[in-house]
Amino acid sequence: MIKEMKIALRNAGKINPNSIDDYINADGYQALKMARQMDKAQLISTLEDAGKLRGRGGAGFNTGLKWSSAFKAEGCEKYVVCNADEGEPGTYKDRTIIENDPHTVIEGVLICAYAIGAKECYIYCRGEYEHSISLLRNAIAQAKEKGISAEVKVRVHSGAGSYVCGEETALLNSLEGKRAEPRLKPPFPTTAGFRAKPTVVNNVETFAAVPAIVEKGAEWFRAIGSPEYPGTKVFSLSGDIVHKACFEAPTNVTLRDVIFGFGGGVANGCKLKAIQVGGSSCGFLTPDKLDTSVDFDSMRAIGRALGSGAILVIDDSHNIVDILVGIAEFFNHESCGKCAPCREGTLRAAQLIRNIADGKGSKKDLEQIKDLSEMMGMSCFCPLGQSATAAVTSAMELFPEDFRAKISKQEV
Ligand code: L3W
Repeated sequence: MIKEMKIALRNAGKINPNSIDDYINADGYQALKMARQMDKAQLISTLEDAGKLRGRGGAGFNTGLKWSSAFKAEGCEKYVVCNADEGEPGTYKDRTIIENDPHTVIEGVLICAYAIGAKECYIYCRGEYEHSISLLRNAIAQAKEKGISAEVKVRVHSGAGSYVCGEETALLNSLEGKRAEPRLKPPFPTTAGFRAKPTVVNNVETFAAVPAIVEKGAEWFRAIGSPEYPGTKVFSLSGDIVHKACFEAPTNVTLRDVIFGFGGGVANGCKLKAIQVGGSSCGFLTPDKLDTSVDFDSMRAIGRALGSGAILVIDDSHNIVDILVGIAEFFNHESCGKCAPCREGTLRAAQLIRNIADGKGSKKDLEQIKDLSEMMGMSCFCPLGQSATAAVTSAMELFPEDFRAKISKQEV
């Protein structure tokens, strides 16, 4: 079994998150010092080609490539934004990182600011994470007082409870004081981001990995985990599992290791029925996929997504349709309303699923869900709507008997 390995959570439980001295005594801010002595292009290539650090919020884009794109823009202000608007159901890894070690995130942000030439940075934090916000503000004040942040300003912006703000362009609109609706891409934020200026947006976990890579070198990082998605990943475990907690492991860890090793197995002596990796916007998996590595490309190869690394475990005492009700209602509630396919589609999907769960559904409803899902996948403006029915359609494929049990006297 692959053992836990900590990069983003390397100081968890070892230092007081309120103390910059503790962080410094644990070699904190050494990487920033090293980075500031490096040539910027060389620093970026450490992450780009050699380190191959890929986005940990779910998209897996090459971090160095993103930084390089912003670095190359000349003659304008540039910004760094840390996406801490963690709203995916079952995901609490960014909160865990911040609550254990806020300085490591700030150090990653400051390294990025140096690399691309930004003087203003924002950490957009989910509003419900009051403790994280307070720890971050305290850490920023301490870094400023010690002169570590130098002339770079770092600010924390509290979100207002909207899931779509995790989508980076909706986040940027919200940060600018506008309605939080996604923008059309391209242009990518590295070209026209915050205030239409080149902006690097990275997830908390991505920034948290940066200091260790700078300090220990790209080769060290590349040797950990899966070759194409190297390093570690922080997984948030929830559902019918013994240990509901975060674990960090090399990216070639299997689902079996995560669930039955770190997670301690299925709770209440039940059997494993389904796994949802990546949050509510992802499809389900069945136990025959337990030996798959939980890395970006391995998940994609089986038609699923790593997403944020949330792992929801569902035991065999549940009818999957009952679980889908919560998911469909979540998306209906969180649709920002900008585009009609999502606004109307998530509403209709929630009605159909609720109907089936209540035993009032028919075979025709299932056909409608399939059509709706196809239409939303093709026509919704942003990932929220495009993936809102992924869980439903995968459940229809994998667990037709659960739908059959709900649709009385109808053949599924
Ligand atoms: C420059 C290119 N930029 C693609 C950009 C593009 C894409 C982003 C992915 O992600 C994603 C995020 C959220 N030149 C480009 C280019 N891009 N081709 O890169 O960057 P990556 O991989 O670093 O992102 P990520 O952190 O892994 C997550 C979207 O999913 N999202 C996520 C929510 C995340 C949180 C959180 O972090 N706490 O809540 C929800 O929709 O927008 O794209 O997007 O712009 N040639």
